[in-house]
Amino acid sequence: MSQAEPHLQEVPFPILEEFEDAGPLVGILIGSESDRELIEPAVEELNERAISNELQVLSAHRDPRGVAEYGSTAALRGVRVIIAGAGMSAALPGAVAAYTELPVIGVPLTSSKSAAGGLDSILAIVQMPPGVPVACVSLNGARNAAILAAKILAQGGGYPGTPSPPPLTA
Ligand code: AIR
Repeated sequence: MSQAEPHLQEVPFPILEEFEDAGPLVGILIGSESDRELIEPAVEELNERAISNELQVLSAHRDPRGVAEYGSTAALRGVRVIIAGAGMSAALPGAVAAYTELPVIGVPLTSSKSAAGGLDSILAIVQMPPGVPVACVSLNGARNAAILAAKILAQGGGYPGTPSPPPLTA
């Protein structure tokens, strides 16, 4: 980077510095290291389909700024769908959805500390307020989240900002 490019010297979002290349198509977030095993089927499914992905641990409650930063920069980096899994008071899918126009698929996860066997995280993800939608797969439904992400990506044309295809004529 040369002195003649001062605008390139400041990175407004520190999280961007962690990524050398363009982002993957699917960003996977989990609220804790303890969720890793349950989200692994999503990574496997995406890898089997050769869909680029990344996995980050980001807690909506323990690192809200990190979630805001991730959500604010994901589309800029090329991410097209976000999968977010968390247990307990699972705010992560909704919190990241508040910062991005990308579709967010929530995965309610069981944790050793779950109430009602994971119903706590199901309700936290499903009960989003009007205007901020989050899709929700089944409890521990990481593989389904990846399949749904693949279907969204397969709609063609990319997202957001690309024009719709012309209407089908008889
Ligand atoms: N969690 C972490 N921050 C906010 C939430 N809801 C969730 C994690 C995990 C559970 O809390 O997603 O499922 C327990 O996390 P830990 O780190 O205590 O094992």
